[in-house]
Amino acid sequence: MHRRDQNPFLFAERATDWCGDHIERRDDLSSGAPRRASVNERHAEYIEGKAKLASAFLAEEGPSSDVNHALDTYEKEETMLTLYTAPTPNGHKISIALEELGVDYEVKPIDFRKKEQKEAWFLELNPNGRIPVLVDGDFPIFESGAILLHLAEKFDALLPKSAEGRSRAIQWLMFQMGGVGPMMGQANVFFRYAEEKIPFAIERYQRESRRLLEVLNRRLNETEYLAGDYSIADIANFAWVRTYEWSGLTLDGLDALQRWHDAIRARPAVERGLAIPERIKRGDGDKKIQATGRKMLV
Ligand SMILES: N[C@@H](CCC(=O)N[C@@H](CS)C(=O)NCC(=O)O)C(=O)O
Repeated sequence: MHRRDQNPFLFAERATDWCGDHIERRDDLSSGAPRRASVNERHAEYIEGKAKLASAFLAEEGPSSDVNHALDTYEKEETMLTLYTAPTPNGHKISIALEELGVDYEVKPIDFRKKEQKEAWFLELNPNGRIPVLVDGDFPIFESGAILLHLAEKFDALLPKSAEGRSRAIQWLMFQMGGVGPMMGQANVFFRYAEEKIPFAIERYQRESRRLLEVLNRRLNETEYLAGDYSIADIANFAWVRTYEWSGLTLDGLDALQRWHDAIRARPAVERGLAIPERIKRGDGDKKIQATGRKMLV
């Protein structure tokens, strides 16, 4: 439900992500997706909400009360979420979660080629100089796991209610943040971006990534989703698992993981989340991705 007017679902290209995504695009990814309210409809709802709030406030507080303050608060709540992102696994976790939640948000794409993520204004939002960042009102949140937890708590969704279920979801979320993401990320560095191909480093990170995929597979032999019901733990792991080819891995022999991947990939909100932000079309995609990835290495 992001606020840009462009249709993010119309693409026809083989595209790549900076962090390590390599996927086939179809012509019209919107088929089967539920119809979303038009900008005009949402604007009308917004005006209606604002008018209702003003009259309720004046009725309760009297005609001389500070209605403008109440409306400013409403305005802030209505325009509260801003996502700074790029088409990468860590960015997609958040756009998928926001689409699953069906909330309104604004997208601000960050251009890695211009190193926007290292500019002073961005470092004010995230001292680590990386995407994603979510700004809720005027409160910036960095680290995709922290953003997912913030969203799940704020909207009371995508996280089991019981203490054990919640803990289980957080465990699998941390497993992704501390394991799957960093290991696949390093596999990408040595397999894709490094000029010098070092077999020991490539094998080390690919072997460790594969081991982590096997851990997920064993868990998914026991349960449909990582923490029982579909949760932020699935979203976080899925966003990386789906990029396995870019890391030089396969899902061969990991049938439960493949079943889980396919089920999540088929969700309309996931389809929408993966189209955010819109990708810039490039002729020789893979090479440019590799060149930019190489330049980002520190
Ligand atoms: N642990 C961080 C990792 C964020 C991260 O590595 N983001 C990558 C894109 S997937 C990035 O912004 N790279 C740009 C850079 O390294 O300059 C998170 O989960 O948010």
